[in-house]
Amino acid sequence: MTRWLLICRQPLIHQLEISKMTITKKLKIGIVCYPTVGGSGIVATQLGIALAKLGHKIHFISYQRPFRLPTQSKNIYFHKVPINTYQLFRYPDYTLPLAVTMTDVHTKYKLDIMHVHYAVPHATAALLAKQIITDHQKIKPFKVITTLHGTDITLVGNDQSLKPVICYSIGKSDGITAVSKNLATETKKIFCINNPIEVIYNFYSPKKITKSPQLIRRELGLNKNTFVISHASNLRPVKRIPDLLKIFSQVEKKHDAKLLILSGGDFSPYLPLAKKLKIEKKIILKQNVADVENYLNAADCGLYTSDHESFGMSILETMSYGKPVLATRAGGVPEVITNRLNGLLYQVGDINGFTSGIDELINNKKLWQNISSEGKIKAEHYFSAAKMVKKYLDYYSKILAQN
Ligand code: GMT
Repeated sequence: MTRWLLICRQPLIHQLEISKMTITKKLKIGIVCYPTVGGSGIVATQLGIALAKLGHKIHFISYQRPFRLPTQSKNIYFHKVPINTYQLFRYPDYTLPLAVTMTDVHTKYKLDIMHVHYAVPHATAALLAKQIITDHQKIKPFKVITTLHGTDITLVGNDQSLKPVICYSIGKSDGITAVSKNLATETKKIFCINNPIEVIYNFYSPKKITKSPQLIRRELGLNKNTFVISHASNLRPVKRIPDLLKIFSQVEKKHDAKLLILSGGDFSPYLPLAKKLKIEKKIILKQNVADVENYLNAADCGLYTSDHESFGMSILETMSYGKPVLATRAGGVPEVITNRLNGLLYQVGDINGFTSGIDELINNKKLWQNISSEGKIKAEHYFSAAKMVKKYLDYYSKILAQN
C-alpha cells in the first residue's frame, strides 16, 4: 500500500489534526448557503461542521437553518435572514436583507472570511456588505470567497440576462473555488473571469447506518432478491427524469426490480409518463427523507441521467455506501467516476446503454463487486473530508495573506 493510501486510511479525527497545522489561528468564518435539500447546502454544511470541530467559529447565514445542521453544536452559530414582505415590493427581495445580515454579523463578530456558496445572490450580497463595512463602519472587512456549484454557470449558459451581475460577483470575489475542473473551465469560458479558480472537489463523510438494509427493505415491502435502483435529486429538468423512467421500464421487463426515488422535488409532472410506461407501481417515492444514507445503503445501484452535472453529490454519496453508480458522461461526472473501474458512464440520452449496464450489474456479480469496492475506495480516499477541508483551510490562508 502506498504511503498516500496509508495516510488516507488514518481515522478522520487524526487527519483533521493534520489540518490544524495548516492554520494555527482560529478563524471566524461566515458560511452562506441555500438551506434546502441539495448538494451545495450539504457541502457547505459539512464544511462548516468540520471547521467548527477544528476550533474555528462558524457563522451560518441563510433564510432557514440548513437541513443537515445540528441544532446545537460547539463553535456553530446560525443567523436567520429576515425576509420582508412589504406591500410596496411586488416580489420579496433576498439580496438586500442578506447583505444587511452579513453586515450585522460582521460588525458583531469581526469575521475573517465570508465563504459564500453560489455567486448569485450570495456573492453579490457579500460584496455589497463588504462595501458598506469599508465605507461606513470603518472596520476591517472580511475576505469574500465564492464557491461555484454549477447552476449559476449552467443557468447563464441558457439565460444571458444575469450575466453582468454573475460576472461582477465572481470577478470581484477575493477568492473563487469550483467543485470540479469542468466547472472551472466552463466558468472561464462563459464569463470574463481572469482570476484563478481553485478546484476543490466536494467531499462526503458517510453517516452511520442506523437501519439495516433488511429493515429498510421490509419497511418498503421489498423481496430479498428485488434489484433496487436508487436515484436522489430535486428532479429538476436537468436530471432528465424521463430518461430514468424509460431505462427503468426496460430493466423491469426482464428483472424483478424497483426504482427508489429519494426526491427533494415534485414528482407529479412525471406521473403521466410513469403510467404510460406501466411502471408506477414499481416506483417507490420517498420525499425529503432525512436519513438518505439508510436508503442508499439498502439499494443495489444508483442511476443518474442528468444532461449536466458539475460534480454530482448524490453520485458520491451512493459510491460511499459501496453501491455501483451508472451516470451520464456529463460535466464534472467523469472526474468522480472512471468508467468501468468505479462506476459506469454513458452518453446523455443513451437509454439502451444504461439498460444493458444495469443488466450487466444484475448478471455479473463479480463486476458489481469490483465496481462497488473501487467506488467506495475512490469516495473514501479521493474525496475525503480530511483532504478537502485541508484544501479549504490552505486556500483560506492564501487569500487571507493577500492584501
Ligand atoms: O443539482 C442540483 O439541482 C442542485 C445543485 C445544488 O445547489 O446543490 O447541485 C449543484 O451543486 C452540487 C454541489 O456542488 C453538485 O454536486 C451538482 O452537480 C450541481 N448541480 C448541477 O450542476 C446541475
